[in-house]
Amino acid sequence: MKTVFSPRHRGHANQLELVAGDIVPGFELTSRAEYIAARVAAVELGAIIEPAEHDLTTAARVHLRDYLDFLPTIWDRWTAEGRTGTALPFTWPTRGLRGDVLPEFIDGLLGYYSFDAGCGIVEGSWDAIKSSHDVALTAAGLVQSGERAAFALCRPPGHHAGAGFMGGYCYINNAAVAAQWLRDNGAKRVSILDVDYHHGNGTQEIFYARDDVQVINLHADPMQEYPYFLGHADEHGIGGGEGFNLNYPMRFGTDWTSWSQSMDDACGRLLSYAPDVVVVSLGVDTFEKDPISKFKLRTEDFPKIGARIARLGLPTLFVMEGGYAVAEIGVNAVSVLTGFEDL
Ligand code: SP5
Ligand code: ZN
Repeated sequence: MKTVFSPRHRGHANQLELVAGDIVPGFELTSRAEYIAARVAAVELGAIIEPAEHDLTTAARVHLRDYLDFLPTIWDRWTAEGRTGTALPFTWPTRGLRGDVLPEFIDGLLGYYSFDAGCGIVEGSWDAIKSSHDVALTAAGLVQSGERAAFALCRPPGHHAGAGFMGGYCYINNAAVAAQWLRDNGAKRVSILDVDYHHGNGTQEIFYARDDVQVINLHADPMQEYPYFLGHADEHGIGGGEGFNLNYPMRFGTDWTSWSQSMDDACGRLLSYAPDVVVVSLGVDTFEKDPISKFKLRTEDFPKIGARIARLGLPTLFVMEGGYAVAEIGVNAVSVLTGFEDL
């Protein structure tokens, strides 16, 4: 399969992150994407191509226009206040505060348009965010034009970004934009299968009231793990979307035996929906050595994930999400893809 990849991700670098009370270098490193691209080349998965530029028309169908307008302005607003380093929020409109009035000052805007302090912005961030969006849409085009599968090597990732907010290293929800584009270009139904360790809260929120995009999440139980405030098993969708959102929360320490049982159940539910295309939110932070995660999947399990997805027998777009064990991320992510192709 072809991989779509942009060197412009490299501008999103050295951003700081608030972790356990300290401001530290972010886990979401440039080297993540570089290791994956190197592994794609090493195993000769297929051609690596650069994305075509896409405007934000489709993005505006899943994100709020004011949020999309704000993102490219953050760095200039931040530096206009004489600041350097990393733009980060520190105040959020939680319960009991006004979430309906947009502040004017950059610190208030950052809080309004985010749900955590995981989304630092540096000078090159917007260009990288835009390139990641372009990667997803270019890869979606390959699948729409008849390829069995394509790999969108997105960085930064996307599944925590909601209609109007960033969070969890995610700014634009690349998988959601790709799914919307596939819907607008021939697919009647799209399934998003999110196998990242963390619940894809943004993707769930975006499609929660819709029946034309099924969203299935396999993830760490939000009672124990980030993002904490969404991803429970009783979240099934609302209104016309009732029954089209499925969550499989799993406890710390989950290994292949129990993870794959959830996966089998999820794949059955996906096939019952009979989508025209599958978008896989591909995170490999389920890995036993992942520095921020607590599942126990091993390197030899990742090809089995790919093979299980291949057995669905559907056109498949893989969209890169998380995975922070950088030494192993290339092998683990690409093993899903080779496991898919080898079946
Ligand atoms: C796309 C994606 O995988 N985003 C994940 C965002 C996770 N944010 C919370 C990070 C918490 C880090 N805890 C570090 C513990 C280190 N021992
Ligand atoms: Zn994750």
